[in-house]
Amino acid sequence: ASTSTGSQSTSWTSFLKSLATFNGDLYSLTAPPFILAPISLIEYSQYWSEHPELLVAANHLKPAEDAVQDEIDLLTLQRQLAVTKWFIATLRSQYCSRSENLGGEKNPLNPTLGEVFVGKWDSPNDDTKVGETILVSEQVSHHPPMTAYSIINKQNETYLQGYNGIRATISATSINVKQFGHALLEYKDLQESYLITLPPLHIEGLISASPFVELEGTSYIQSSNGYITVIEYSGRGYFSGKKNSFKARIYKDQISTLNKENAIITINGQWSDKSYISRGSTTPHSKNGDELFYDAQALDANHVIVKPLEEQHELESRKIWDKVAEAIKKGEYETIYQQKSLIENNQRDLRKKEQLAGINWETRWFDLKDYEDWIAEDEQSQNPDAFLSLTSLSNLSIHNAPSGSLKSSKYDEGDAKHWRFNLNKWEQESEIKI
Ligand code: 0T9
Repeated sequence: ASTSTGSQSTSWTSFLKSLATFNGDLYSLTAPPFILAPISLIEYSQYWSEHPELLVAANHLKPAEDAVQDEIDLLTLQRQLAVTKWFIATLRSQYCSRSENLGGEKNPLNPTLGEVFVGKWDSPNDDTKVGETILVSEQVSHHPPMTAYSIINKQNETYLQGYNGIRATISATSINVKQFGHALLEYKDLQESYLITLPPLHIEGLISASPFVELEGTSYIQSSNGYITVIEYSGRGYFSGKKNSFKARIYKDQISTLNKENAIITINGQWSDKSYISRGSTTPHSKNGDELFYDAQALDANHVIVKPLEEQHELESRKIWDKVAEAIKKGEYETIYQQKSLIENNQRDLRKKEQLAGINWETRWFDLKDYEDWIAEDEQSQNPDAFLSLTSLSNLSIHNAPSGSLKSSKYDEGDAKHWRFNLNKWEQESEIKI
């Protein structure tokens, strides 16, 4: 990492000092210009699908109609592996791409209420089995910031949706971030769904002005077929350990996770580099001749295609932030500040007008669903809700607890309202096009 000099280091030092009086709202920070990302946080939704072929892979592991039970069972496990591989493959995009493309982790622009980001991926390498994938993302809350997204591949009847927010605390050397929200992946043709939780993370490298993200703790992938992947993250330790390390264990059900010996498959390695796979609960390693599971460096990310600015709606992210983004790229501090203020004042005016008129901003494609209202009803239902059945299989909280909190843990509190995609609303959308 480069050491910053002159005015850069002065402004970074005062920024670090301002962190000392941090009030929990990361977005209220005024970071120095060289640490600003010229993109809005809403764009981070695209990282879920920079390998569309892996997102839809499970759909191609369908048993034939005359398949015997053994084949059916094997394919079920292979789908759990396929979903686990896709998830591991999203991590480099999610957590390393700013470092790789912008020279370090950056402070993204704080999306305005109702800001949207839409785009598509063409079939990678003209693979006719994949087809087009679309992204629809909306800023559903500004205080606190919450982004909801939906990623759809019609050809493979693959539907991913989710939402996320963060809560941050500051320690002497890092910013510690808990994620809120989760993702739901559905393969409609297979009638199979997966609940995916979001790992905690921290930002290191603050003292040297070269911040980067490291993941920690645990995240889960619970399938409706019972299988659960438990992923544990760790970073470079003082004495040992590599950066971006993880160990993923696949179990046949949640009860089995109580003893690590019960793992059917263990995967071990770096999510930003190579990982290895072996049967059972022993830790795989290339040294032992174990099989490569995934190489995050082998394939380039497939970037989302977004229409040119001239064709964009006034609520579209790049349209909203164009002038600010240009100023950030040029390092023009005054312009960044002026253009940002324009947007923020305009937002305050809009909220004031709504308040006077006695109306609330309405979300465009997502609804807030209160699961407390659903629990009783769901027990009678023939067609139970995917989120409720997956949280019950995985013993995960249905509340707005930090993502991955277990039922009856000390975090299992708060309301049970979660953002859900409304496909109807999207299909009736006439103004904003992909
Ligand atoms: C959801 C992701 C999230 C968003 C970012 C913490 C962070 C904002 C939230 C959690 C995505 O799916 C995954 C990746 C990175 C996360 C960001 C990393 C980061 O630094 C920012 C926060 C708001 C900052 O910008 C802190 C200020 C600055 C000192 C860091 C450079």
